[in-house]
Amino acid sequence: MARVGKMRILFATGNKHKVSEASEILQHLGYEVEQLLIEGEVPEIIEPQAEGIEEVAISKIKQARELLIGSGREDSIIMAEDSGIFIDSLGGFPGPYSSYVESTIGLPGVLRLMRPESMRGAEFRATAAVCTGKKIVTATGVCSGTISREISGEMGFGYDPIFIPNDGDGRTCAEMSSSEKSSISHRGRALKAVSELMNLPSK
Ligand code: ITT
Repeated sequence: MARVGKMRILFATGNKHKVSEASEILQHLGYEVEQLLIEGEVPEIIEPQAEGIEEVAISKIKQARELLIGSGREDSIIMAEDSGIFIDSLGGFPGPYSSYVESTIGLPGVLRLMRPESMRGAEFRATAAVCTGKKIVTATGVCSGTISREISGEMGFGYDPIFIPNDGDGRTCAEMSSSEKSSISHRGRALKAVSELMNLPSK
């Protein structure tokens, strides 16, 4: 059935870079993305520690759903996402702790943790969770690559300046335009997959 106009998705995140990447990816699929604000503020959403990214994404979406109760926006489509970088030679670290590690030791600290001779394989993962009414659907996207030896590039955010995707041409994600990055990124893949699940008739 043809859809008239774009469907709005409220994205529960405090990360504006995620909002702009998700907007760009999902607008091509017929959705308009808006950051979820409560009384004009980014609501506090607690991330359970020591969980996988799928569990964290589901916890975030459940908290966002609770926040909308009584707001008159209970029928909105809401989305949350958890993501991180998993470095092979560090046993998958920082993984679910990526945000904490970025804000403490930062990218120079991560490069120092890696021995020069070690294998540099890594992957970005993102799990997107979408809630339409009572139903929650999730999808995970993976982007495999390597950790660069130096910080390089000004675009993107987070770990982009040290991540070289295998599906690219040797540049870090921070040296790519946002559309180049999204065409191969964990987020691009997770959001495309979750939008397909949203379009399936409900069971
Ligand atoms: P919300 O939880 O509010 O959505 P956040 O930035 O705290 O925002 P996460 O908890 O999912 O997000 O942490 C993701 C971490 O992984 C964070 O350090 C990001 O910088 C990093 N990350 C995720 N996707 C990334 C990407 O596309 N490029 C670079 N770094 C990324």
